Amino acid sequence: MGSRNVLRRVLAGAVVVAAAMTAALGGATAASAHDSLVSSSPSEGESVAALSEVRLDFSANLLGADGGNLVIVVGPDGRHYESACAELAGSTLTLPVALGEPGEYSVEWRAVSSDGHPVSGVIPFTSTGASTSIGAETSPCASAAGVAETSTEAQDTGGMSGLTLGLVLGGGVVVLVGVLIVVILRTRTREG
Ligand SMILES: [Cu+2]
Repeated sequence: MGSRNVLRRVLAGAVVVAAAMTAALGGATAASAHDSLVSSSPSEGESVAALSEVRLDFSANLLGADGGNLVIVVGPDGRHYESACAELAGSTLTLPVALGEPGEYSVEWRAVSSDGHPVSGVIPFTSTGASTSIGAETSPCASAAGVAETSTEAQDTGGMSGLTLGLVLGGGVVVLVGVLIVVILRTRTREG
């Protein structure tokens, strides 16, 4: 019984320490957190009958007025339906659009958070309205050209858009580095 009580006290102590550390880390994370998307029009999964502008509202004023913030709209045919570059005003990015045939579209965005960190996301939505544009193979926005080219190339390989492909490649690199570290550590352990 005595040793069990000691064990319980140790466990209770560990739980308290873990809780305190979590609270401290959580607080630090909240204090240094980068900006997040608060709301968007269209919102994720929304069906729109007509759309002339995409609007993204962030939790704080973004940085990178010149080309750092990119927003594109990719249609069911993989073409671009943004008609200009995104415009930044404080914490809001707006993008003029003219959609094509009804179907599944996605807003893909990349923004420079007020803490300097890049943030990005994809917002899928559905258009039910009549076509107002045939779209473009590349983005009419020059600063989004890189994203546009990657997007077009990705269509051939698996239909992934540029930002998605970037995220997947980034994740792949992280996994590879992790595997390498494990292999190196195992090799060292065997040698030792
Ligand atoms: Cu950040």
